[in-house]
Amino acid sequence: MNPQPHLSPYGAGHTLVIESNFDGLVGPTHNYAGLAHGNVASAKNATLPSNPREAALQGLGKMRALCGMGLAQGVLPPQERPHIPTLKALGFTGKDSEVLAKTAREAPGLLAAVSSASSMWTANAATVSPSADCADGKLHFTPANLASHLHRSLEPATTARALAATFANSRHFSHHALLPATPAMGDEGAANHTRLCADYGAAGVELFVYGQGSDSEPKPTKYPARQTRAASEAVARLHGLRATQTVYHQQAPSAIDMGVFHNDVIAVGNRELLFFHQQAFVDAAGLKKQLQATLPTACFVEVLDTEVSVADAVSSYLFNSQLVCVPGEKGHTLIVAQECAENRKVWACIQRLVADPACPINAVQVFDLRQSMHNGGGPACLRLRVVLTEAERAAVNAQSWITPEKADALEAWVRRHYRDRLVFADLADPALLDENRSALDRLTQLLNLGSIYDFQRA
Ligand code: SUG
Repeated sequence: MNPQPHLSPYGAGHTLVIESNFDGLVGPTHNYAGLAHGNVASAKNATLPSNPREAALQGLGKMRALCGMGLAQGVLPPQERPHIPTLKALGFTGKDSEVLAKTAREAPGLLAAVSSASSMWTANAATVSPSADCADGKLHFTPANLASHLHRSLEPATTARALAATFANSRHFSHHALLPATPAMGDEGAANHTRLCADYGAAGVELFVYGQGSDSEPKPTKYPARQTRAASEAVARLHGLRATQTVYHQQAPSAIDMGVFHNDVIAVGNRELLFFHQQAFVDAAGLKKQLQATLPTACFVEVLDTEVSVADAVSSYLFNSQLVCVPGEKGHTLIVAQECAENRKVWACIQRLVADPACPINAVQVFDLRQSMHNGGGPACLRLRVVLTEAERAAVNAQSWITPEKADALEAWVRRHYRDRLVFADLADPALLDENRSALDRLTQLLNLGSIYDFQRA
């Protein structure tokens, strides 16, 4: 069933082009393994037991709430984990249970990597360009290669199938192959891509923020720069973006070294607004000028270091909030993680912004996403934004939309299939693999996605 029709936040007379959010459903193997170098929360919580059931319910709670606000909310499925085909490709043989036991014994790090539920962070699933920006008038998707980390590099093959099943109509949607998965083409998807526009349906300016550019540009010294400019340029070419409406800018290397492993940890945009920290970019003043040259109505809310430090921004994920236009309401609403309300300085900053009549951020909503946050995944990491015209929206797989009934069905599915505690030793348990497969088999029926998993295609 499609969600209820939306009122245009711009009033009558505007074409109904909306921005939808497709959140990643947290998978049954959600765990803390300390796999993400440069991601402070991942390192800090590496030995914590996880609660996959709670993680999935927290994510669904956010999806249900945004749907309740009248926003178009979709869902993308988790992946098959532990991923036995990868272990077999790496030389482990025998029955699945033997493969798991041998890997746990001989290469425990590998077992952690093939078991990660990291596909939940769909801001890294792909870069998406709305049809208004693309030369052929289609909506374009390029799955991110996630080449910087082994556990994440295992996602794109299934992500591509999930996106193709969700956005299947080739008259409206164009799906590209991922870029070559090598550091020189490192691509982490929408987490480093922001679109500003006067109206979702109007051509916008697409801002690609990269960590690694030419040899003469500064580099982080402690942590890796995951996104390359070369990758962003390739995505822009593939999508047929107009050069005059595409902006590339380097992320401050000092921020990467303080744990800002994706630009969406320190900046977020929505419609005409860019909300960012003073230390996000190498040249914030130059960037603002460049964006305004393309989009004169572009506006900026910049938070100074003296008000919120980068360390506080990273621990609270203030800038990993979602900025949304709630139908019928003025301005922008900030969807923040609970950690923002628990940080005195960050909360004071949010209150100041919301109370300021000159600030376009008018409201805040707080969500408990602690299970994901402990791995460095906040509200904005969990969602992939897709701007859709009415015709495109009608072409989306109908069962991928969240409605109250769909949220009920997914919550019941989680309660039936998910464990409430997981530690590293559990990853070698063959029963966990079976549980994951039977859960996903049922899920592909619930979401009408067809056979997107390797175990369904063998
Ligand atoms: O790639 N964490 C993810 C978090 C991704 C957040 N996404 C965005 N910012 N858009 C990462 O660093 C941790 C997994 C572990 O340690 O078990 C992890 O992969």
